[in-house]
Amino acid sequence: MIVFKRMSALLLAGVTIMAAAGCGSGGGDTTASAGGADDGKITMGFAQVGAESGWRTANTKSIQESAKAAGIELKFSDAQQKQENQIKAIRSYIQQKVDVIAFSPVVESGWDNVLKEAQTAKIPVILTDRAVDSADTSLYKTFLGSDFVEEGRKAGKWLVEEYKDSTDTVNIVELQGTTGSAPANDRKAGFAEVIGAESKFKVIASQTGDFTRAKGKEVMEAFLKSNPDIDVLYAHNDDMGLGAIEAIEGAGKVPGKDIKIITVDAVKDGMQALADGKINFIVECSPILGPQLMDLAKKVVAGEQVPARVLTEETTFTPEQAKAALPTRPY
Ligand code: GZL
Repeated sequence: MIVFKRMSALLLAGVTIMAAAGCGSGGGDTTASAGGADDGKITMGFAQVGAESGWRTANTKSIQESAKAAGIELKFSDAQQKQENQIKAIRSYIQQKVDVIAFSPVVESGWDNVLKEAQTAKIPVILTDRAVDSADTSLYKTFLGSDFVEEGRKAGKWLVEEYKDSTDTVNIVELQGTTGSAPANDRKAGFAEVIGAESKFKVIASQTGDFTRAKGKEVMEAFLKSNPDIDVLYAHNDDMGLGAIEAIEGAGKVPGKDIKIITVDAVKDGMQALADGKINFIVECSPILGPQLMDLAKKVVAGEQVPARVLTEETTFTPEQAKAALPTRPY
């Protein structure tokens, strides 16, 4: 929660919403990075989490296409959701003397040493998508991504509204994202903060599904075996929710009716399930971070000041809104 408290302060200090142009007045220093491209061409080393979900696939596509459009040479690695692979990739980018390093930390902790190595090598680092819990915020220039606590709150607020006229106990099971990751920690915290105000909401089981469909299905099958009276599933991403739908149908129950489902992301497959009534509400988390990342990278390499925190804009969807959005949904 340290990260969240600091983020709140930063939000007040100088946050730029993704849609706004230009630099904010936030943190980040003005000294030019040593890696300043002498041939004018910037080289970025990007250490991606993996390819675990539809969201991640869309995020990778956005980063690769945006680098091309921005004329930035991209060195890209897929860590297969292993922190040691991301650390190896960052170290290789340092050795290759790239101009800027960007990555989405698979988990919040354990980054200080490698980030200090990048700082010593005078290579600026940009966090995208997920945050780190390093106390030393000078280790990175900016963090571009969603407010996951707010995403959890949005999910909780929909549930409170959905059951506002009921006094019965509401039994909730939760499929958490990757253990130790910022989205898992914060989506859980935001949801609990909102539903905790009403004693009728009971989280009777909560376990990681590691953001994947397969694991989401497996854990939901176990939930169904040990909990006959599940009313609601809160899944930290669409993919785990879609896996859970397979388990719910396999148990002879109707997803969206016998068990109401709330997920986060709003990728196409999730939105289709929402439109079909198998999911009841989706909180959007935008993976389209590429354009903003490349803009920030150019500024950072040029030694310009950038906001310490750049928040992505996102919304929520009901089944009706999903039906309207699907035909033009970019991911
Ligand atoms: C959120 C991102 C999460 C998505 C999942 O910004 O880190 O990781 O919600 C993805 O779908 O696997």
